[in-house]
This record gives sequence, structure tokens and C-alpha cells, in this order.
Amino acid sequence: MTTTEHPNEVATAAASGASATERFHADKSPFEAVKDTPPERVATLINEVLAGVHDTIRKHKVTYDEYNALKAWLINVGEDGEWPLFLDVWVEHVVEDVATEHREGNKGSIEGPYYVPNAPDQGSKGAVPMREDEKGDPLLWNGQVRSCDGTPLAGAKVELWHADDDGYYSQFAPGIPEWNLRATFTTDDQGNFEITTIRPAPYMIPTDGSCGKMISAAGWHPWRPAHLHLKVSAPGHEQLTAQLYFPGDAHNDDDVASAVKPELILDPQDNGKGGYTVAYDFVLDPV
Ligand code: MBD
Ligand code: FE
Repeated sequence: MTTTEHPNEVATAAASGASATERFHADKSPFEAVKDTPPERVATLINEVLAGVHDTIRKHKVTYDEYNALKAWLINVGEDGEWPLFLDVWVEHVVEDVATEHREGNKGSIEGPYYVPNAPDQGSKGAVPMREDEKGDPLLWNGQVRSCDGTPLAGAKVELWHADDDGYYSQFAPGIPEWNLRATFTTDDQGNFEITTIRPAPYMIPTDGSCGKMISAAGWHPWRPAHLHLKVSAPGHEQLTAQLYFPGDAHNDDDVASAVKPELILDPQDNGKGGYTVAYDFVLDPV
């Protein structure tokens, strides 16, 4: 088993998977929201997915050895706690496209497995919680939240979470302070916010778990480009979940999670002091 060195302890796929699974279970029962789905819709969806599987088996003459390997792998994904990772990397981007195709404002991107609600409130202007010696290039970001008609939205919430300069998320890898690089901002009466943080590193899907095993068996790569995660919300508006990316990242064009859109790539300016400034606004659709 290969693992990734990290200060103090070692980050394993199984530990971060277990945290992501626990986090997913923590907030709500996802079944509650679909309890009135008619059986006809349930049957249609399940039948179509199964028909796709059956067609693949016939078309490629899938063997019993391959079937048993699939069965073992599916069991292992659960044991590693990697269902949140698997689904968010290979399925969520299509759900997100469908959910936001009607929007006139920002369309956004997937949430992924590492969001935690109720991150510390930093007002309209300030720094994300970080270690005194936090590695990574400083990033100063100015932005505004508006409605589709251009009205600035005062009191909008901007939740930000992202990986550190080693590509790890607090609460999902060991040895990182609880709320490191996680914060909630509230726009001022002009709808503006100003965030100080660091530029995150690209993210590598753990290679020692079931998702990593599938990636290497298929000859793929495990990388997501460096990204900032966001949730932006304001009364009377649809909540926006988004990610922002950095130009020139080797994986903007082949993100393992297929979650990059051209309008989500930032245009950071070198501040001449080893850091960057960037401007990026959000437009929310009224409900
Ligand atoms: C991530 O950091 C992420 O954003 C997604 C979508 C999947 C895995 C890790
Ligand atoms: Fe991420």
C-alpha cells in the first residue's frame, strides 16, 4: 500500500474516505427529499442504468472473472468509505449541469466530498483561518455578489474552502487545524467582499484506495487542477456552488472530475511581491 507523507501522520485513502462518508451522513437524510418520488420514475431510472450495464456486458463479452473483480471492487469502495469520492468525481458533474442549465447567472460547478458547513465567520473582509507558517502564494481576492438584474446583494454569504499547498483539506487529512482554509464571508452593503488566502495546490485523488486502484487499472491519472470551492447564497436567490481555477494548470483540460468550465478560470495578477490579486464576481439567479 502506498501512502502520502504528511506532517505528523500519514494521509490514507481509507481515513479520508471514512471522514467524507461520516460528513455526508451528518447533516440530513437524503431519502427525505425523494420520499414522494413515484415508483414509475424510480423504475425507469433503475431500469435504464441496468440496461446500460447489461448492454456493456453483451457488447464486450464480460467474463465471470471480470464480473467478480467488479463485485469485489464495489464492496471495497464502500469499505474504504470512497463512495462520496467516486460519485462526486465521476457522476456529480452531470447532475450539476442538469441542475443549473436554466441559470442566467453563474452556473457553477460540483461540490465534491469535502464541504463542511458553518465555517468561521470573517465578516466582509479578512483572511481565511490559516497556520502562522501556512505555505503557498498569498492571494487577495475582491468580488461582488449581484442579482441577475445587476442589483448588489448585501448580506450574501460566501463560503470558501480549499486544499493547502500540499493538496490536503482540513478535517479530511490528519495534522491540520480544524477550520484551516475554511471560512464564511458576508458581503457589505455594496455587495462586496475581500478575501485573503493562499493559492491551493492541485489535488490528487488518493492512489492507495479503491478509486486509485480503478484509475491505475484504467491507465488514467488521478489529478484535479488547483481550485477554490465556494457556496454563495442570498435570500430570494438560488444557492450557487462553484469552483474557481487558475490559468496554466496542467489539468484544467483533463480534470479527473470533469468540473472545469472556461468561465471559472481566474485571471490572477502578480502583485510583484510573490503573491497575487484577483477580481471575480458572482451573479445569482432569483428563485
Ligand atoms: C476534491 O477536492 C474535489 O474537489 C472533488 C470534486 C473530488 C475529489 C476531491
Ligand atoms: Fe476540491
